[in-house]
Amino acid sequence: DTRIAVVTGASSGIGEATARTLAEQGFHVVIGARRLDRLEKIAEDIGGTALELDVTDQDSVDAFAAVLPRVDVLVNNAGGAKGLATVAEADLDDWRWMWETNVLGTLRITKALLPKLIESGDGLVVTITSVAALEAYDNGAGYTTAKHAEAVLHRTLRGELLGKPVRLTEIAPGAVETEFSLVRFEGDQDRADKVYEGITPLVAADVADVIGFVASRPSHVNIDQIVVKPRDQASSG
Ligand code: NJP
Repeated sequence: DTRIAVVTGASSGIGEATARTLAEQGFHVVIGARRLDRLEKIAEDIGGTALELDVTDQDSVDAFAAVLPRVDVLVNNAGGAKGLATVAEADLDDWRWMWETNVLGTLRITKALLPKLIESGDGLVVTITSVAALEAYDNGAGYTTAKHAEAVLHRTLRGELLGKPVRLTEIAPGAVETEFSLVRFEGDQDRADKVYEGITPLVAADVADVIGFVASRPSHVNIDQIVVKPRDQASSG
């Protein structure tokens, strides 16, 4: 039986690269995101399945989960940041978006697919958190608090699933050149470019390689956490 890997937020960046890597490893990859046109092109390339998915919408998550016959791997990758502001000037709408997408989004999809991951007999959940889940930095509290919460959700599940046939790995990337900064600065390319001043960022495939490594370990090996950063990035802020 072909093993099925689900990658959320696979219409660009790390999710797209991960879908390509897992397909090369022989998984049938089901990719979900809101931009279905992009997903369909990627699915055609890798021989996978494209399904519309909005992790902030419970009906969308339920419809996505309902059509999956089995799930062996779930990569919780959908996420992102909006804005940069001090706590004193925090934009509540930006915070709500970040918490809905990174925290409740990961909760919704994980909850929906958990029975199938357990049924697989050798399930794997990979959650893409961030170095922002390990640190605090000025102007970043909306994102850092959301990523900390997402990481704690993931680590709690790791404990709760002990004794069940599901492995859990948290991957915390540093700066990766994707659409992430463009989303954060709402399409402002100049501000997005400045994020990488002084460092050569990772590319999405660098993170996908790590996920491919995790997914190819034997079923008794749990890699709890991997932090992967550009050589010259000291901290996340
Ligand atoms: O960014 P990007 P990355 N429902 O913007 C999707 C973390 N990270 O690859 O829905 C479903 O290219 C969106 O798809 P669409 C970061 O926090 C990154 O860098 O079609 N999907 C797109 O495919 C995130 O968790 C860096 O717009 C939703 C994808 O998410 C992960 O890496 C550093 C969605 C985002 O792809 C991948 O981000 C770090 C929704 N409601 C952590 N909302 C970095 N790049 O530097 C968004 O530490 N998506």
